[in-house]
Amino acid sequence: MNEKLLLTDEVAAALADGQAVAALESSIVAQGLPEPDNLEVGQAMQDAVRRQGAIPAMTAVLDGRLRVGLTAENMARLAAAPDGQKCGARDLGPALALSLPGATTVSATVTIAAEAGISVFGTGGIGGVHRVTAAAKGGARADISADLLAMSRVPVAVVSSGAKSLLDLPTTLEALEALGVPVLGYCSDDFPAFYSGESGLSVSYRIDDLTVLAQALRAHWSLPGSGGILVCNPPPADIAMGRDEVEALVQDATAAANAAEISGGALTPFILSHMRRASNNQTLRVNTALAVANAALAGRLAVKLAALSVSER
Ligand code: PSU
Ligand code: MN
Repeated sequence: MNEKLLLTDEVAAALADGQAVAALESSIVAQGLPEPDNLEVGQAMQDAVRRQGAIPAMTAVLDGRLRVGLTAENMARLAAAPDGQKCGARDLGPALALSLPGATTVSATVTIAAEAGISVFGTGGIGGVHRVTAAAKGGARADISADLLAMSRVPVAVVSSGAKSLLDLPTTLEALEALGVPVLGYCSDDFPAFYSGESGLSVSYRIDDLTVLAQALRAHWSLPGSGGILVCNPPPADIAMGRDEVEALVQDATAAANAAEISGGALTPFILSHMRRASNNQTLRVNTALAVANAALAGRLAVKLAALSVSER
């Protein structure tokens, strides 16, 4: 019995039974999206996983346990400060010991998913290498998301629309290469740029067939030292924004972050909300649509992986 994990009955039964389960993060609800849309998006992501025949497992730290599977009440609690502190992989141990609540980012979610035996996770966009900003008075400073190292270590497939547009995408791709994380494009040649399907940068492999994609994950995990995999799902074409349009919004938001001397964990939420206001909520609509689409693809992939495991028994 794993004392630090608390699974809902539904998730525990599905895992014990070899049924498909897809993890979801709670930081996208607590920090990534504004109220009241955030709770609706969290619910819509869970519904999307279910529609594909998989069980959603949103993660968080609550009352000294790593939670796998959240109720609407749990989500509401995380969305309200101070419970919904942003929690990365390195925060999990201290948060457990100190009984501090936390909303899990990509790095924390893959860690909890792996501990629970879940191998697929759907989110909006991963963190990566930030553009060099003249952050506080100290001048230029490197800011690299913990998502990257966690993905290199932990064998969980992360389904996302690439990395967030506000990042230095070429350097983020280089980091993923150095960290040994395969970058697979599901029906996409381009490494998606979150709000936009195009970045002008290529994924390592494009795979259009879900069975082949699942086989690629299994083959990767059968090799020594393998960790996570990034599965890139472009934002839905009917709502995706143009690359230049997004870039202009990023430039403005980054300048505002510099002027306000925002750095550390507050940087990503600051830039996302600045872009949302500057675009009259267009970025929010795209973020919502892509997050739900990625949850659905994570659900489908979990179903495919579960079927491949059954066919082997
Ligand atoms: N996807 C979204 N919105 C978000 C995030 C993902 O659509 O806000 C979150 C994830 O939790 C990711 C985090 O881990 O943003 C990155 O934060 P940072 O750059 O501080 O590591
Ligand atoms: Mn950071």
